[in-house]
Amino acid sequence: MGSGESKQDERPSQSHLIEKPWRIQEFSVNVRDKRIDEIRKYQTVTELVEDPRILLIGQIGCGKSSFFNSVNSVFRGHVMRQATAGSGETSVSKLYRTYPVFDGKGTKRLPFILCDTMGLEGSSDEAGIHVDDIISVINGHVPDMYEFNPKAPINYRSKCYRENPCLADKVHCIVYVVEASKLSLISEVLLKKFKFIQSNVNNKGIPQLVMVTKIDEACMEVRNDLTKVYQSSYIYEKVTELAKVLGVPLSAISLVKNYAVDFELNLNMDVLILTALQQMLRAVDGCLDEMMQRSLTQEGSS
Ligand SMILES: Nc1nc2c(ncn2[C@@H]2O[C@H](COP(=O)(O)OP(=O)(O)O)[C@@H](O)[C@H]2O)c(=O)[nH]1
Ligand SMILES: [Mg+2]
Repeated sequence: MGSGESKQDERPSQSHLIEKPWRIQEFSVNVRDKRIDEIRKYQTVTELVEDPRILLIGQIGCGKSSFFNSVNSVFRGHVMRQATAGSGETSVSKLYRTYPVFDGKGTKRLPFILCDTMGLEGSSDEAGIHVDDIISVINGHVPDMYEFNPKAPINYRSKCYRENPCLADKVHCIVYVVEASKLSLISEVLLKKFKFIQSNVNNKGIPQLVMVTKIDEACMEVRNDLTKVYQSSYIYEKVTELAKVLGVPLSAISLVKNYAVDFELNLNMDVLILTALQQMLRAVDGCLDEMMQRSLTQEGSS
């Protein structure tokens, strides 16, 4: 039952179950419906930003597009495929995309926007999106549908560069996305890129969360029963390790299984997806509070 050998990172590991879950989570219709209701009624703390932007950052294939589809699916009431998931390194994934989420069958949108960039590559400094581009996205300089060029990051001379972004154009929550089975395989290059983003963002008051995807692929017990996610010793070990290398508290990490191969919605998957999303929206509130505070003090001192 040992874990931690790199071989076991490639297939679900057999891990023992910790008796007491390290995070309390009820998996019930009641919890799911309550979360759905809360997210539907969500409102930001300021009318300057009606739809806060949540930016997902991670390697190609880590499950970003699948998360947008998952969130959409939960609110539509059936499994959806909107964002092109699993399409690999096509030109589609070079675009900066912002995904609104629709509530039910109508055209009513939920009050937030999920943002997707081209994948960060962990293989070399030159591959994938340039970290400078991610910083420009975070600061609101990049318009929707912009096509990234890994060799030439956007700058103030670029044609579509948004020079004076308003508060609503900026990113209000950053989510680093990592696959559960690759947690101990995070490359030095990827880690360096995450750290670079962190160091550029830390003084801006933008919250940074972590979402671990594909928990079904990491641990056999969890694959068989998602409600065991906080009892898997394997996942607990990997997640605490991740928190340590990224320098974030364990409470900043959400765990999900996305709708990838499924045809039908699943209550346990829904609860984890909604919980992750709710954490993001709570973080947004903290961010907007801080940004408003800062602009007030700036106005006061000028
Ligand atoms: N088993 C499993 N597969 C997943 C999960 N999330 C994503 N996938 C699969 O992983 C592949 C890459 O996902 P995708 O969303 O396209 O990643 P992206 O490049 O970050 O947008 C696809 O084949 C998905 O079906 C998950 O939670 N569990
Ligand atoms: Mg994608």
